[in-house]
Amino acid sequence: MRTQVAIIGAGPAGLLLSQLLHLQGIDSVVLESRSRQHVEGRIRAGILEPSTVELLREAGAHARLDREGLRHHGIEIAVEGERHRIPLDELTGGRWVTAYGQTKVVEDLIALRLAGGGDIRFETPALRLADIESNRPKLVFQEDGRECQLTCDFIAGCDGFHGIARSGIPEAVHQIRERLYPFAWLGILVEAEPVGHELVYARHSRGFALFSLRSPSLARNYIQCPPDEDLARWPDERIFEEMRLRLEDPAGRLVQSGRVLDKSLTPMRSFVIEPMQYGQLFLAGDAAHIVTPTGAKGLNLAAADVRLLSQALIEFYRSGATALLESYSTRALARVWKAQRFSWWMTSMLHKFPDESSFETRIHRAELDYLLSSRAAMTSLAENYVGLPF
Ligand code: FAS
Ligand code: PHB
Repeated sequence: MRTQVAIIGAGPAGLLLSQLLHLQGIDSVVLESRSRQHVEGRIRAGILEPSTVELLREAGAHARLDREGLRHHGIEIAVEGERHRIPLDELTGGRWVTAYGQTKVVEDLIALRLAGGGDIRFETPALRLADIESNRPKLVFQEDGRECQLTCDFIAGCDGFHGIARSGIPEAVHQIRERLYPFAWLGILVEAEPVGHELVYARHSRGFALFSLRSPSLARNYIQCPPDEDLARWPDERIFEEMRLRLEDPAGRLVQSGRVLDKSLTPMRSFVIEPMQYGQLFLAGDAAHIVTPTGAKGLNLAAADVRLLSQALIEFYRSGATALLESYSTRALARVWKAQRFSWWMTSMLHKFPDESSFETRIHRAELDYLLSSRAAMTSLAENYVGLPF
């Protein structure tokens, strides 16, 4: 079997890349280890930067996004219950973010790709990469219990943090930099009116909480918890109670109870592999980097990688030029590290670190006090939150 670009992973990165290449007449095959239902049901990110919305529009995946996406012109930061609004649009010359769940992005891209005759193979895991230093790399994958081989010009590793593509970059040439945090996020999706029409990031002596949403009747909230937390110790009512404590909302006027549709734990880590390419293998999205979700960068960074990788592949197939391909990793990493810094900064400022000294606690509080009292500091947060220019 042969294609031009073999893509591992049908998450946002792999699907968006396949669609952008298709629009330029470039063939790809997307291999996805899980079922379509599983991939479409995974509840993850919720905030899209303007550049991600623009790229989805370029891909033709914007119809439902335009109908259902919610414009957020600001965010709020609550400190021990006192809420401060940061006007994103006012501080960035009119830019805002869009609340639109990753599940919908994935659904939209799968439907669009299949309607365009796309070759997406679900429950078809990639097993091994071969000959990635040649101009005919190969992917060995499993389909209907048999091992098959896909020959291609390029392999795009869009298989997330737990994928196999990263292993294609030899240890001798790659460097991994990572940080594990001493906490996780317990997330719930609940049928209830959200705390506000914009996101509220809450710093509290009991720990961090985030009040987000998916629609005016669907709240998506998170609380900081120990990294090895057991979900069984968190019945719904205890979660609602803890959220009310962290938002200083004892009467529950803001944090409403409701039917919990999903409950999950997300570990907190920062991770980058460098370079993001080797031979004919190119990594994009979580396969190459993980950011703490505090800055709402994960999905947006995946889209940014795909923007650069698709432009490079399109240039190659159009003219044979390889300059953008050769510089892909360097250009992608420049944005990755700025997003890592911002995500780390938001995480450090808003979370309670179990082993932090009293000095560190005061420094984090001073960071917040400075942020909320300085237009320059709020502008810096705003320009990172809506996404830095390419
Ligand atoms: P993905 O992980 O989405 O997709 C990779 C795909 O590759 C998966 O479908 C996987 O099944 C498939 N795959 C893996 N190995 C394979 C193989 N060998 N063969 C074939 N297919 C294979 N970001 C935010 O901004 N905000 C959030 O709140 C947020 N919450 C998150 C919660 C969780 C639990 C996780 C894990 C991530 C969260 N993220 C969040 C980050 C997340 O949104 C990612 O940034 C985004 O999914 C990245 O997309 P992809 O790079 O496409 O990777
Ligand atoms: C979400 O809505 O899932 C979300 C929003 C902002 C974040 C993280 C998660 O920083």
